[in-house]
Amino acid sequence: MKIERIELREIQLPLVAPFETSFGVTTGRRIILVQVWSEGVDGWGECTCNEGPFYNHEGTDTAWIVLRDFAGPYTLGKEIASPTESGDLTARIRGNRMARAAIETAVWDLAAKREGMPLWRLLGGSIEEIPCGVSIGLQESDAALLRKIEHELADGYQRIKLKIKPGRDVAMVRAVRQAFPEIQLTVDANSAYTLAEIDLLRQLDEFRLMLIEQPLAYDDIIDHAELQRALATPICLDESILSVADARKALQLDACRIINIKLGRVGGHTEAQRIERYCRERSIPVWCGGMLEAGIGRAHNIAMATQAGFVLPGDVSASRRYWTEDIIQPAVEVTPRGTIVRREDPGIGYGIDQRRIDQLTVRHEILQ
Ligand code: OSB
Ligand code: MG
Repeated sequence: MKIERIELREIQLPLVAPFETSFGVTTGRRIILVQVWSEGVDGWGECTCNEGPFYNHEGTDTAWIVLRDFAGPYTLGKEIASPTESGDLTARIRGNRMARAAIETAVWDLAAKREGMPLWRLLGGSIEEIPCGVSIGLQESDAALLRKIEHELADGYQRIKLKIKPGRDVAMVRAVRQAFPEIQLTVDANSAYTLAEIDLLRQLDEFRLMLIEQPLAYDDIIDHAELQRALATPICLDESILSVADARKALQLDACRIINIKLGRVGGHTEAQRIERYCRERSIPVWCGGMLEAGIGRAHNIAMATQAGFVLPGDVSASRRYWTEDIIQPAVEVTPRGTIVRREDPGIGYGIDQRRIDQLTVRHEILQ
């Protein structure tokens, strides 16, 4: 298979509600979509970076340049035998894995469409209905947070993840645990703490959390190992794990006991598979993280999360929690059991709403 043409589009779409984490507030998204073509068949990928360099070093504008000037040209016209080789074409680019993954995932969608099979099957997925959780951003008050949780539970979601940061942690989690003694509950700090706050973090042990996500620096493994020794609650790494090599190092040091896999952060489906397999062979649970994706990224996450190692509920939830109208059809829906049912259609399994994408597009570039 040879990629003959790559189209880059930036779409802008407002979130239905602002999303606040320890690193900032997002009110609307600027998302790069990648469309790859070979012999009249196309595939779609979504770049999952944030607008600015706050979750990691990537942002919409830098990703555009990496895609247009490096990853795109390195991919165009090259013959590959399998989508697993797509990432190799851009491997000389250091970092910028979300930009690289936008092409890599598009090539996987294309490959599945060429075979006429759903992407989850091409990936070797086996889970029919994936368990879903929600990630709830920082709210203006504990009362507002409790109302929001109530609402998400009523929709069937199987676990609740709270964003925390210094000053919005122990008391807030205590209030949630008192109101909902039995729910599956996790917290995500997005790197807002240091080892100096080890005593505070230890107080979270009393709330029977499934995991504490990325408490310390975004590029750290060593300090997390020290923190894990002091905690009963499992640490889950997000930002720190960019590759299967990082997963190996983190698990060897016991820096975490659970890993959140994000397609973009690790460079695409092939590296995600390596991490999933490495963890599954060692009985380390993984789950699918989210980056406020529009429908294309969401559909890729669903396909990934059908692989057997994804045993914990992911941050994969219904389109309507984010968008008044998604860019795929149908929109992603969650069953009353808090699951998403995989689809049988070829590729990512959802149709592209080209009219909606055209309306939202603010820049478009064709590489060929
Ligand atoms: O750390 O998981 C994270 C959103 C943006 C950046 C980082 C994170 C998140 C989320 C939202 O938690 C997950 C989602 O619902 O897409
Ligand atoms: Mg996270």
